[in-house]
Amino acid sequence: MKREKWQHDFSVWFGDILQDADIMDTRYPVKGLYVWLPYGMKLRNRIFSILRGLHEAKGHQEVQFPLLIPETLFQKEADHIKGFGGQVYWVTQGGHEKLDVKLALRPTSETSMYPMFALWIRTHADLPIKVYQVVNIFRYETKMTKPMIRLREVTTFKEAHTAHATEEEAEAQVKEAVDIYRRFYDDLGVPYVVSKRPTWDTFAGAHYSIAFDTLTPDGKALQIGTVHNLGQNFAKVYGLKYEDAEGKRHYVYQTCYGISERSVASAIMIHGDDGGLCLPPDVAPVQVVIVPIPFKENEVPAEKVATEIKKELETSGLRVQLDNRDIRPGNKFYYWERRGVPLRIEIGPKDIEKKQVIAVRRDTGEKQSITMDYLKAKVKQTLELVTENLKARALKALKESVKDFTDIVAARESLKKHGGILRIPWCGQESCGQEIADKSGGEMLGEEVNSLPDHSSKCPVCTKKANVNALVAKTY
Ligand code: 5CA
Ligand code: ZN
Repeated sequence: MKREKWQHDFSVWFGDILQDADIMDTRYPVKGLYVWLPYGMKLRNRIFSILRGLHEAKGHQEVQFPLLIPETLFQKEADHIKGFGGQVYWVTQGGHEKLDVKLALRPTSETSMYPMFALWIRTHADLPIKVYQVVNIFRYETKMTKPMIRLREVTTFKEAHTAHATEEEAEAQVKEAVDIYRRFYDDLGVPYVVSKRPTWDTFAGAHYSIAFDTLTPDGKALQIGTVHNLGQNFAKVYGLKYEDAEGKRHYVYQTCYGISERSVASAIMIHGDDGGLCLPPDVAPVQVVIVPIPFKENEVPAEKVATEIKKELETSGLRVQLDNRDIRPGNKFYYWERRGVPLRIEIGPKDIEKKQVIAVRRDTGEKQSITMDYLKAKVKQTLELVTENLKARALKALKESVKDFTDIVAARESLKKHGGILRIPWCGQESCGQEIADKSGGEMLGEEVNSLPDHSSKCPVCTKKANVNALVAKTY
């Protein structure tokens, strides 16, 4: 696995590979909007079908709400509008007429969903509500836009929204959501840190937010999902009340959690190399590509055998492509390598004689010959090895890049030199947290979840006892 070009200018690598691997055309003439190409669509659909499955398995039901939100509803929750106000696109005109009430293009759907929840919730029996949708949202992002990472039209926004009778249930829902996201990223082999966002960076309208961040190969943290405990903020504004057994009315407690196509970007970035994509077999649109190696005297046998092999592998549910285009095998190798196909099978004249094929792994470049008798079992086993290897090497890279510091000067130096994530003990006070982030030259991701500093650790700013571990990194 060579990663030279890739380390050198990661951003160029990413842009090139999106185009070369038929993922995305980035030339659309509106800033922050891009075109999904066929192979990219397939990859994205595979990835999101895992995410959908995880939601369905935990009782979430799919819905779809309108894209347009009347200003009157959108403006109701004060913190929400404060947080999102500057990022909203407004529709002010219909045909030749000016609209009486401006319509927001949803930047997220709390304000379209919750007024409807209010109509649906009458009694305790109507709870919990657990719904999700996968839709596009619009955010007028002012930081530099970047395909799949910072979009003005987020095309693939999975947002889940829930409502519960009690605070405990909402709290349990946050845990379930975190668990779903863990499983999802584990399936993609994308490693992450989980942290509770600092108070000054909590989602607009939320009590607290939990974020998943991964580390891209250029040493920066990328937020790849968030889970929010909304408490009763929205419930109070939109009148989400239920009646208990005694006929008493209470506000509900709510949560929401979202993942965008950044998840696709993270899988591309984390596993790729100089050769292009390197896709985990579970989500690869093509898992095995078969390339017949023609030979002068007789062109037919290789292709005939290749067709048979394709059929056989497909009987075990594998996604197999036979590349019988009239171009040189070397070009085919390159083509499928760019697209990250986990396993390539080559069939040449000698192989046919020996009743075997050559199989080449995309992740390691390792070649092996497989006798025809064991073909199916061997191919499956090899794909499993690819999956495990991708996961293991990504996890190792992340672990090596999360470094503990108690001294901010040393932390700053390390961040400047190597990027990565700094773990620094912190008392938990906002002012200290901001100083830790500033002085170490990064941004505060938050306090790491399920992680405690050493008993004797002190906050490097106020020198009081450290209660949590702060995670700090340069971010996207
Ligand atoms: N309503 C909540 C949960 S559904 C919400 O909107 N949360 S969010 O703002 O944090 O977005 C969820 C995730 O979407 C983020 O963690 C980030 O990974 C992704 N995301 C947010 N904005 C963009 C954007 N402009 N481009 C691509 N992905 C984005
Ligand atoms: Zn402190």
